[in-house]
Amino acid sequence: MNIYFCGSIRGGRQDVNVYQRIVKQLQKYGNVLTEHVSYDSLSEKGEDAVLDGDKAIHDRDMEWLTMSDVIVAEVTQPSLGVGYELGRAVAMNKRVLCLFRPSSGKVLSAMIRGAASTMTDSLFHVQDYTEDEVESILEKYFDSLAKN
Ligand code: 6K6
Repeated sequence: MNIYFCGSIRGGRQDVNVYQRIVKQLQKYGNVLTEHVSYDSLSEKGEDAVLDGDKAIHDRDMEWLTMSDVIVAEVTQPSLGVGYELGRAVAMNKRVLCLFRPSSGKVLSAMIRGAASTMTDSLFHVQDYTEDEVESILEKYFDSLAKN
C-alpha cells in the first residue's frame, strides 16, 4: 500500500516530532512516499527548495499523490501546501485521514472539518486526537481499511 503523509513545512515545523511518530507507525502499514516531511533536517527554509526548485517539488509530489492509496495528513499546524494536497486528493477520489490535536488551542479550518463525514464508508475523515493516541488511532484506521 502506498501512503502519502502530509505535514506542514513552510507553514511551520513546530510539530515535526509528532510527524515522526506518525510516519514511524505508518511504515507498519505500507510504503510512506513522503517520509522526508518528518525529517528534522527539513527546515521551513530548507536548501532542497533552492536546489530542486518549487516546480520540481510540486510535480513530484503530485505524482506521488496520484500513486497513493491513502493520504494521512497532520493538520494541526496550518499549511497552505497541506490544504492544497488535501483538495487535490479529494478531486482524485482518494481516501483521506486528517489528524488534529484540539489541545493545541487551534481551531481546524471549516473547509477541512466540514469536508469530513462520520459515515464509515466515507473517503474523507477527520480525527481529533492527543499525541499519546497516535499509534492506536492509526492501528484502528488501517485495521478497518484492511477489513473493507
Ligand atoms: C523544504 C524546505 C522549504 O521548502 C522545502 C521544499 N521541500 C518540499 N519537499 C517535499 N514536499 C514538500 C516540500 N514543500 C512542501 N511540500 C509538500 O507540501 C509536502 O508534501 C507537505 O505535506 C506540504 C507542506 O506544505 P507547506 O506549504 O507547509 O510547505
